[in-house]
Amino acid sequence: MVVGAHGDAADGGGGGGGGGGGDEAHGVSANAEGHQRGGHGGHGAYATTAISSNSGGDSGTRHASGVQPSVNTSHFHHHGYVIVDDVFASEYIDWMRQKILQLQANQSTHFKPWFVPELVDPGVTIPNFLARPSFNFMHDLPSAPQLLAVLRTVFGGSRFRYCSHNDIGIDRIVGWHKDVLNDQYKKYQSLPLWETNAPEGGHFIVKALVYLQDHTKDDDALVLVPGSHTTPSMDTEGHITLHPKKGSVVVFEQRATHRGRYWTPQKLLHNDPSRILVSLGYGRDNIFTDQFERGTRARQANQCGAKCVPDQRPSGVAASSVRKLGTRRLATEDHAARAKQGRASPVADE
Ligand SMILES: O=C(O)CCC(=O)C(=O)O
Repeated sequence: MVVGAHGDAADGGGGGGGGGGGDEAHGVSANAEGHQRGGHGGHGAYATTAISSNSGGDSGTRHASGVQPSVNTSHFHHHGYVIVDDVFASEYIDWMRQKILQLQANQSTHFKPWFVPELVDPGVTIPNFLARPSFNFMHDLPSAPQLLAVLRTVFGGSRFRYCSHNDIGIDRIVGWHKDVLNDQYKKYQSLPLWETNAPEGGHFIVKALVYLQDHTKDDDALVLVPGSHTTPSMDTEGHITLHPKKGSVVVFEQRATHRGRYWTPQKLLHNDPSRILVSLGYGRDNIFTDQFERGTRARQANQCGAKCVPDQRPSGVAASSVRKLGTRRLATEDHAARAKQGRASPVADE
């Protein structure tokens, strides 16, 4: 799916639903034209930018909290994360949660943290739910108008897109890391991630985290080292615990050093309600995101096996998604140019 920064991006983007992994289901697109660039406060004062959250459409009204969320973009740039409250309606979160719990047994696989013995770890993962037909009730989530409005503000006018990274984690134990390609997928990431004067505006990929329960009164949500997105260091000094409320979205720069919750014996002894996290990745529409997306798709395809519908879309700009939103000319030309540079490759190559 292509997601961009255009003001109309959300219209109809949530459509689809069906077609697991099909581009139309995730189709939103846009360009930076027409996007309000002003008012983001730069890197100076911690300005809060009110966003216009809804350009209409059914999915918007179904998901939205009814409150206009505001995004502190200066905070995001300084610290590498921002919590945006009131993005989704509490009822919508509860509804998603119930449906996920019903599907969990059939769709999840054990999540293997590298430091907790499997026998005592309850965590499971559902990679690439967007390519699973049984999750079609969530296939419009990446293009929910109010989520795109948040991201549009975070990306500050530069063209961006959904970059295929999506999963659901249930009771996962996740240690310190940065979200970069690892193991056999590292090869996709040939560009240095922390270079100044990097091409095409450099690496700018974020993850939007939607916790399907409230964390205002526990320490169970994301733990992150503020400012760590600017350095390859894995130093965890100064880390903080975030407390998103139900309906909030945490947007973080995925190079930030972060972790999920730790394992403790209490987690086994107590029958706490499941902790569910839905994650979606978006990146500036450039070569860094291309590389990350290709590696991510390869990884997710391996993790999914037969559960996921194979993704036939080209990486980079997905022209068929663009078509839906009337930015065809721009995006198609862009796609052609990128293909010429060898940047937009079909996933089948992988
Ligand atoms: O489980 C969490 O809260 C964080 C998950 C995480 O580390 C990630 O999304 O990369």
